Amino acid sequence: MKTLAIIGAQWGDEGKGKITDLLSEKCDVVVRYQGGNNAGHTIIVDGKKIVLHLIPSGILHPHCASVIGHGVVFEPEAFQKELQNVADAGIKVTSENLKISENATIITSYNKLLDAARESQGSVKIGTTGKGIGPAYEDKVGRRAVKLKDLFDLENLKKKLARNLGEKEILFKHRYNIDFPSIEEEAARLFELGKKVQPFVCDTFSFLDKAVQANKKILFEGAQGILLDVDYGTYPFVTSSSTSLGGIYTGAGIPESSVQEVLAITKAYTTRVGEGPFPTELFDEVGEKIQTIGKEFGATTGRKRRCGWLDLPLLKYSVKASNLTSIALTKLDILCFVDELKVCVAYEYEGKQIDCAYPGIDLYKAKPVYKTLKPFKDDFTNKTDKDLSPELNAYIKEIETFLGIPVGILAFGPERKEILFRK
Ligand code: 2SA
Ligand code: GDP
Ligand code: MG
Repeated sequence: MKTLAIIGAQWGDEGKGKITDLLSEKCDVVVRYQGGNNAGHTIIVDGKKIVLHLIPSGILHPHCASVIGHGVVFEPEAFQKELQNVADAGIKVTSENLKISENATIITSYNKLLDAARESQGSVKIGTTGKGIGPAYEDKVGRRAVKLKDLFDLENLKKKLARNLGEKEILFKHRYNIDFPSIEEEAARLFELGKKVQPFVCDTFSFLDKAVQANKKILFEGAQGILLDVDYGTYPFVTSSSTSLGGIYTGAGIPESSVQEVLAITKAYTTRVGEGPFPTELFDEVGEKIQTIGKEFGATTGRKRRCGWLDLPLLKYSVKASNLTSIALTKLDILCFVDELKVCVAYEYEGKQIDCAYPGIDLYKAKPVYKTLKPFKDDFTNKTDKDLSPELNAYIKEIETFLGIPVGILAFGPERKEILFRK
């Protein structure tokens, strides 16, 4: 297998955790390079479920090194809890198989408070996960972030926190009227948490540099999806990181030539959690059925995910935005329960039909044009890719023809083994 990027082609939750876990078996290193514990990556093996938020989904494979790169925003308390969950599941985590960048940005209590205050009292509700992601990235870009390496020296930490709190103090006191921990309290909390993280902290840039030089197989595990990218996504209803291909180069710190394949994890329908435009959203019983049978709830917050038909113009844009080379089509089993099948092949927009959701388009005004296909009712158990129904083959063909890239993987259940590779 080549060195590979796994990227969500829609608004996240396409099944990246499942596919990363599966493909990690053949990899040496798995890297998270953006986002934070807003992510929820679900892996189910032999009926046992584990949801990872910060720790890369390669952690289930003992031979694999999991890396959290400097582009990640790191919440030490959430990490500690996750580490415990992972240990409780019988997974061994050591400084050999988990490496965290000393330059990862810390999500402070101030970041979380600001996120919550803006969502409840601000002028635009984004529908964030409430984990402090946006404010932490603002601090990084604003050059006032606390970095992971700052946690290990208490006096230095207090100085960094004073800068981190900075103007937020005025907002907390006068704009939002909320309590916040003192610098002494926050420093003491983070200093204690830092001790738990310290064994895993290292210079991940040099670790990855050596891995690239040694031709190791590296998998880059994206979080969220291209349509939530701060630059390419449906702004302002996006997350605050670079979820698309470009995020790998800055967030992990590797040369461009080291990514040979970009696998687009794509749900066979579309979901979105949080606010923002969604042209193919279904408000009827079909949408409800997909939501219920598909168990479409946020893996981090438990929020209901909005559901709709597959949107090919959006995917065409994602293919261009991240140079996607092939598709893993997930949750096909859920569409088997639906007695009609539609796919969006264009938008009616300002009197014209357009087949690609370029960023200049106001998606709130895009009216989906649907093609109706025959629904498929495949039973995937013990089948090969040669046994698929003509209806499912037609659905796959429609996607491949429209997007111009192949569908290489089909997923038909949450378990690791519920997968077919197409030859
Ligand atoms: P944030 O918290 O600042 O990143 O939120 C900004 C927007 O990004 C969306 N977002 C997500 N969308 C899908 N899945 C995500 N992870 C969780 C999951 C979501 C959950 O795996 O289900 O549990 O609710 C994720 N993380 C961020 C978010 O909904 C906002 O639209
Ligand atoms: P991620 O953020 O992209 O890793 O996806 P999530 O874990 O947030 O959401 C995907 C959900 O779908 C999880 O509950 C997975 O267990 C589940 N899942 C993944 N692939 C399939 C599939 O092919 N069929 C079904 N039924 N569930 C799947
Ligand atoms: Mg998710």
